[in-house]
Amino acid sequence: MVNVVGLGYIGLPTSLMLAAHGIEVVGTDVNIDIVKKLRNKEITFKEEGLEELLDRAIDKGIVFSDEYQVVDYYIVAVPTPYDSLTKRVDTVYLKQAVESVVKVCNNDATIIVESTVSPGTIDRVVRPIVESSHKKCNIVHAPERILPGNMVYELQNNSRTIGADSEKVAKRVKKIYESFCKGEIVITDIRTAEMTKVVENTYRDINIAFANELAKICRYDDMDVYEIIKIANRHPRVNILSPGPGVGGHCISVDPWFLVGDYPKFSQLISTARHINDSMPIYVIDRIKEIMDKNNIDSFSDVGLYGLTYKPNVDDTRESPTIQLLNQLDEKDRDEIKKYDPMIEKKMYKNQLNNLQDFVDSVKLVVIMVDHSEILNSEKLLNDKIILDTKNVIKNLPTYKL
Ligand code: SAJ
Repeated sequence: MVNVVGLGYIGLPTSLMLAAHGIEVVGTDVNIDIVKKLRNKEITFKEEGLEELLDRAIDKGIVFSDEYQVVDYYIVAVPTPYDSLTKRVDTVYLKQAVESVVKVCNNDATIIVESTVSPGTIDRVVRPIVESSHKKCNIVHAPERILPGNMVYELQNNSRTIGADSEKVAKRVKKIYESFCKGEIVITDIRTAEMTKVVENTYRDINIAFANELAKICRYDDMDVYEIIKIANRHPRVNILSPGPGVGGHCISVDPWFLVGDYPKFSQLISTARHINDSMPIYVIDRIKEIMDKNNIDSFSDVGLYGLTYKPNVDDTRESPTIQLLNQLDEKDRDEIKKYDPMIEKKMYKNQLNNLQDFVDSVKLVVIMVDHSEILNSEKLLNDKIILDTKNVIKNLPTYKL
């Protein structure tokens, strides 16, 4: 039996996937509201295929609880934010979870940490808790790799990494993941697994920062960055990502800071890339102001931000570029500017509309911050609007670009 600890963005799909593939699973979350919802067959966030997966897992007998279970395997998937001052990983939730696990677990249980951590964290934080418990638990690091918006597919098809102290333990854990994972499962040591995960997200952050820097250069000297990237990417060894209004989410905009925090002397490139990506929401504000000037728009109440989430077709707003942008405006402009997101029902801001047509009707300038399929399918609604398309997705109407 496996006890999945933390039923958030990673723990929930993982627990459901295991259960749907015949593993006996208890999903534990300290938040009783989450547990109650799941017991009620309600999903706690929007994700393609998650509802069906919940039904399958419930049919196979998954149990949800707010208590840690006495079992042989634990999968820990709790948040690991970073301390905004030191830029180092904040392990408070990880510590609490492992402390609770070692209190109840069987003597030789295996604790698999999926949460992203900086290299050395397992040895520094998790191992001492296990050792002081005097239990002979095995520790494994199997960092998650799934992309929000495509989680159910990627859980089954991505390759993944298992870092362990011994091959014997790693092979036992590999068997559990093989129940649903068709991708290659690579066995390595714990520090390598920790570092690899952070490196993957840092690579993407740096690549996006390069695209964003190119966007600024091209804007300054009147060149088309999208055409340039498209042509450059025809080179067999070039693969530049896309510029955008900023980098959000709880992964790419967070993990590179772990390296900056731990290795400040050696991480100039990583740090600069983070700063470039963090500068994009302010750059978008400058573009909005330029376009307002050109078109004689003098009030932010005539401007509308399309999209509050950090990426298309998810309801996740963590570190979202739109929210970063709103935080940079003074209170009056922040209140006045119109906001709309089809994935967000909750009212987060003043002047947040809940219908696309009303939103479009209420403004002169629409700023596309997120490329939800809704707007791609309703481009026509923007017909007589001034458009700033920060994602380069509007195909048949004239637009301003980044
Ligand atoms: N973005 C750009 N330009 C691009 C691609 C993305 O500006 O060309 C922006 C997006 O708009 C978004 C942010 O970057 O704001 C991040 O989005 P994403 O879709 O690239 O990635 P995440 O954060 O949703 O998920 C990442 C993935 N990591 C990699 O692709 C290396 C995922 O596989 C990880 O599991 C996840 O982080 C995680 O949990 O670590």
